[in-house]
Amino acid sequence: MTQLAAPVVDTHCPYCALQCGMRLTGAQVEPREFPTNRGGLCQKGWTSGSLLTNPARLTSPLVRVNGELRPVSWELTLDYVAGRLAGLRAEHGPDSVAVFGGGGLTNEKSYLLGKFARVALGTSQIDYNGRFCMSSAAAAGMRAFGLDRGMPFPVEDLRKADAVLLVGANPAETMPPFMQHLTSTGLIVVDPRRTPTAEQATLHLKPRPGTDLALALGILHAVVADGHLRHDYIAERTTGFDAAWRIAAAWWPERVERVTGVAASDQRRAAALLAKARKAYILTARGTEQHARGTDMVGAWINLALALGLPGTPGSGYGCLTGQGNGQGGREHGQKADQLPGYRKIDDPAAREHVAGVWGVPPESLPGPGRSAYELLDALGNETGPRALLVFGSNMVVSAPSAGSVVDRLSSLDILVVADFVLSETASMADVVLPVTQWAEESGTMTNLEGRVLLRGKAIDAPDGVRSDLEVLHGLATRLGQPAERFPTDAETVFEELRRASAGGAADYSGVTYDRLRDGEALHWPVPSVDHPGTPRMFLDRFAHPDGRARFAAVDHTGPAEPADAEYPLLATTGRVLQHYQSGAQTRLVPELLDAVPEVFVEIHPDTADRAGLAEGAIARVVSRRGSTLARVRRVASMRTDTVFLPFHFAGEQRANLLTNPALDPTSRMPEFKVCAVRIEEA
Ligand SMILES: Nc1nc2c(c(=O)[nH]1)N[C@H]1C(S)=C(S)[C@@H](COP(=O)(O)OP(=O)(O)OC[C@H]3O[C@@H](n4cnc5c(=O)[nH]c(N)nc54)[C@H](O)[C@@H]3O)O[C@H]1N2
Ligand SMILES: Nc1nc2c(c(=O)[nH]1)N[C@H]1C(S)=C(S)[C@@H](COP(=O)(O)OP(=O)(O)OC[C@H]3O[C@@H](n4cnc5c(=O)[nH]c(N)nc54)[C@H](O)[C@@H]3O)O[C@H]1N2
Ligand code: SF4
Ligand SMILES: [Mo]
Repeated sequence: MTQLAAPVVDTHCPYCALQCGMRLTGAQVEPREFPTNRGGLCQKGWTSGSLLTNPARLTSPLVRVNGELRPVSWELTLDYVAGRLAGLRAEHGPDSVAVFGGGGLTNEKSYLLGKFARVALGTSQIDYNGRFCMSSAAAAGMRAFGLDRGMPFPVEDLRKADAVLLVGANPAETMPPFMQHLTSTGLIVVDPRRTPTAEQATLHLKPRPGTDLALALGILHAVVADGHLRHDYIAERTTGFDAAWRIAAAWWPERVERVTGVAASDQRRAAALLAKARKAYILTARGTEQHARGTDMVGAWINLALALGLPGTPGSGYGCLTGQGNGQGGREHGQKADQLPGYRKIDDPAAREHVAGVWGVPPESLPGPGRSAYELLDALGNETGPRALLVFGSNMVVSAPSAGSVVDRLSSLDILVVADFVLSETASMADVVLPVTQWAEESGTMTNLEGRVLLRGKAIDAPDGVRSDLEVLHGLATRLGQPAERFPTDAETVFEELRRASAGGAADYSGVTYDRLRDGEALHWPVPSVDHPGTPRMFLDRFAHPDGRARFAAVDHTGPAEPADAEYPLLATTGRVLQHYQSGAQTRLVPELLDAVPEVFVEIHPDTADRAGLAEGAIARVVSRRGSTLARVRRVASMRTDTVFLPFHFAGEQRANLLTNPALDPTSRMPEFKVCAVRIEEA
């Protein structure tokens, strides 16, 4: 038998928003040159091919029969699901069926999922895990600039900066190849922990979790008091400085020091480093966003950037590091509760008219806005809440806040359907599991952290028994009475429709084509026509508000929703380690990654550990008002004595999210993952 050589395909990593360039030969991964990674990959990227052939891979639909998940044919399974959904809709109305998507889905999947919910199900109840991810920066960016594109400039621009302020971001673990772009001599890191990123900084500011807003006000105060304010820029390009300053004026650095624990002299040094740089950037990530006041917190850092004249100035800027592979595109095409494709508002009559036209349905048939992610999960099975949930691309049993109560809500559903390629903790609770293809087995586009649209081509054939998410949506939609051509299964065909649906919207993809992407063109949206070169740098002439100006936000410090007290005297914060991705559903299956970090741990200052009688390596019980977690003690001398840290990648009793507080930001509806009150004791 002749061996056919495996095709060699240039593609991008299945995980984070850096979307590192890689080359696949069969399932074999090699890095390749691409601007975001320049030939580098992290350990997750290097090992990503192994999931394609992992024995835990699902290859048959599973249906729960007498309490057990059993293999059933696709036709029977889809007939069953469609029948149940139609029945619920007839009895309880269209909002009795809900959909939950993910920021890892391709643009085509995000788009078709939103269309499926609004047209095939007629439900308003759709949202996605991006609500947990960078919705606060998106809301703050909208408010300040009139438009949200995470990084409004290419990452390589950072290489020429003299100073970079990184707030609540740990890219040395969350996007390792990104670190090579931070060559500046003035790297300032704001993080309560001494992370591998902070190790590389010129200046590390270590605030108490949940006090960033006060810190940003203190640095702004120092900028003004020390004469660094960019008066011309503020007069020409912004509005609202006076109201913002009236608040910051009361936050002199010594007062801020008492609230945050960051020395006044360090606040002044940060102000001077940024102000004296010819080219400077401020970048924020989840550390400053995942708070019950996350939108205002990010707003306070944007205020600082505006006071220094950075946004929209060549060689300088403000940006947010998007997290998931398609975190940017995933929030533009309509899987968000309040949104239609092209980053349009679902309650805007002109947007409804346009999108309904592309979909061939009457505008009045489209539902209005639905519940945000946590509110949706919290309503499941309630009297007025949905009775069925379809999940595409999230493992909320591990990743949602107050995970214990989310599991209760999921258990109370009439039917839970999960599409996944592995039996995640959420899939293992489901009534129906639909096995889907993985990234290398299908094609589709992703939009990376710099707003650049990328094509991931098919590299290998999927195993027998699996179908793509697009085929699953097609199969369900047609069974629910939709015309077949309304739900195409070919990604390029879906993208052609997405182009039309996004045309004229804020995130305009109408000039992006698969052919241009195959040719390797660097297309950052908006790309309003096929001869438009794309928009790598935004805001150079004007911001997106009607008056062309950026807006300062008048924001004040209030502190976390759940402060520490006598009963729960410590603050727990949560985040990531290099080897695991998100809920860990994928990376816990990769032996090299699981061997490196096999279980959850809690980082704690030795003095705090001593007070609780906890030796290195002991198992501690971390307890909050919502639940408790068992974690291995790591005594870390650089930790603040008032703070402990747990990664959220582990399942069962090791879930950090058994602790977290679902207090939501009023604008973004992002939960407060980054701070809750806990006590810690011997298990
Ligand atoms: N290895 C790995 N990489 C990933 C992911 C992953 O799961 N694993 N996920 C991807 C995704 S979806 C995302 S969103 C990104 C997230 O990327 P990051 O935002 O870099 O990651 P986090 O660890 O969530 O949070 C960053 C830092 O915030 C700090 N922090 C905690 N509380 C506060 C606070 O009150 N203020 C400030 N300023 N900082 C605080 C934490 O100590 C932590 O070091 O990573 C992406 N890349
Ligand atoms: N405590 C705490 N909790 C957090 C955070 C935190 O910092 N602290 N961070 C939050 C953030 S930023 C995020 S982004 C969320 C992420 O948390 P989740 O939403 O749980 O994200 P993943 O673990 O990536 O889950 C994706 C699931 O979908 C599957 N999957 C991947 N690609 C596809 C696909 O194309 N189609 C289908 N059908 N399935 C697919 C994967 O196998 C996996 O089971 O967690 C949030 N939770
Ligand atoms: S940094 Fe992100 S995109 Fe790059 S290899 Fe690692 S996980 Fe993949
Ligand atoms: Mo995220």
